[in-house]
Amino acid sequence: MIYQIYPRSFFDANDDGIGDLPGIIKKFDYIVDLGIDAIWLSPIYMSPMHDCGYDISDYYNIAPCFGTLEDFKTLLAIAHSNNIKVIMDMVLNHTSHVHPWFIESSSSKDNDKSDWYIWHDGKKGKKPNNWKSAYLESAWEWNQIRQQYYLHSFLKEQPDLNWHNPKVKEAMFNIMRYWLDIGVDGFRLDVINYCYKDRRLRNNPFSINPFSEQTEKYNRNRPENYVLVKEIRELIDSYDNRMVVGEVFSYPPGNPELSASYLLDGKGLNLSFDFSLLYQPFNARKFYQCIKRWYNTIPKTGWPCNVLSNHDQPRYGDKHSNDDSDSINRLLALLLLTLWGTPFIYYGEEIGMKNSTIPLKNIVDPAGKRFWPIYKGRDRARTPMQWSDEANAGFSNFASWLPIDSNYRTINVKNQIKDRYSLLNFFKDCIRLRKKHSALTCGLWEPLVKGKHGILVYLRKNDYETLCIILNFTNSPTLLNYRYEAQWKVLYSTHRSRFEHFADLRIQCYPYEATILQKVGDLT
Ligand code: TEU
Ligand code: CA
Repeated sequence: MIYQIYPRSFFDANDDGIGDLPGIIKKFDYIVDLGIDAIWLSPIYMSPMHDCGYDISDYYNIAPCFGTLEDFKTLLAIAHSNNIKVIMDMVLNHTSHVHPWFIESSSSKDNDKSDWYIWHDGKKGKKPNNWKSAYLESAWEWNQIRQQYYLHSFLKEQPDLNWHNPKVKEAMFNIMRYWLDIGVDGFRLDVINYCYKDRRLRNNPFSINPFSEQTEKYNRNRPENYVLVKEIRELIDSYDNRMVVGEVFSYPPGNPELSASYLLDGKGLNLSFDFSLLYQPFNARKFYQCIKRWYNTIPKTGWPCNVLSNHDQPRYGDKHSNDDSDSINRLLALLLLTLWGTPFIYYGEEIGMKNSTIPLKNIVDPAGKRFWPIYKGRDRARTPMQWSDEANAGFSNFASWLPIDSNYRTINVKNQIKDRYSLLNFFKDCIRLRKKHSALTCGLWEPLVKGKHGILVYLRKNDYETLCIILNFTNSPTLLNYRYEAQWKVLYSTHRSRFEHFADLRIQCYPYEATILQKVGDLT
């Protein structure tokens, strides 16, 4: 179970409005109390922050707004003493445009780093090819000094590295070694499927996907990427007990086969993100199909991971916004924590934080600035953690970098800690159950009801136990009628009044009910 922390929004220890490493340290009891196994920190390296730290200018140091290297080492030590692992974000595809490598590379056509990035003269005064950046504009930017174009898959402040150059790989592997030597337990690899580009820079074919007008045939998922992933895994395995999780990015509806392909039959990524589930509407049948397809594509040697929210996506529980979001959040928590595969929880998910409405003048995310008002960007899922009903939600004594959601007076950690039946305590219960019941981690996943009448039912079973998970995705009472004679005992439920025993899976489900039954004996 991995908890993603967006450091600038977790807790501000020095009251400058930006969350920081000392802030995470201050709140470490809260993290320990959640019961998770690891934290993943979005980038904390030196950066001019054009893309909230995903534009790194020095991979060896911490951005002053987050603290110092000493703070990081202290955090690591505290985490480890609490048996919690620390995963760092690692951005390999691009650097910041103010990284010394790019400054040198752009200074002339014949310097030591001249081919560390992807440069091209252009074709008869035009851009080298039709590739688009994530901002739907040309991925090529003219550089005055070099009188050439350079490639950027994201912002022009994020030039793409030339991975065909072995020196780039060596430099990046040294960076990873540096952090592994310091003791980090692994990396989350940013857009790991983007690193290599076609050497001939061929034009991409057109596509009908509304999120991208071209298929990324020549600038993503190139065969060399797989070799890279394999080499990263070898590096990781040369240390004890480390891991890599890769962001294998694809636009909605997602691409589970692609994500799983990077597991390389046990020799590639340890975990690979597939975003199909978080792109799905809230529908039992769709969830079933998506989960099934994901599991089918995981190689025998592989292991899935599951995620519903992250710093790039709207918070899932609130996406299909309505008055039922508290119940939906509980169902989703129970689903996430009873599925096969490592669950990723995004900070604030455990208290049901919402997608904030942020006025244009406060938008920080470049995607929000670029596409407003058609797409308001990613800030709405990045607002400060709501610790209490005090000023600034107890996040800071200073105006925070993004406005705090006005719902903080009701939705906050302090309230939820007090309330035995809060979402936070629900999450903690599910986390503890997952730890306690090995069938939930290692057991087989066997679907029984595949979305019929809005209900999803599956078993998790191993040699020791059989658990049955029942999820009613609808807001109405619905009859589950599945013949499975056994003695079933309620292990945990969103509904406290749930009866204790069943002799069959014939149950009138409450709206949005999520229940775990435990088989206590066969009826003969
Ligand atoms: O994300 C990859 C990515 O493509 C998304 O940002 C996507 O473009 C966006 O969600 C569309 O709305 C990774 C990081 O997670 C993201 O935060 C960075 O901005 C991006 O890479 C560049 O490093
Ligand atoms: Ca701060």
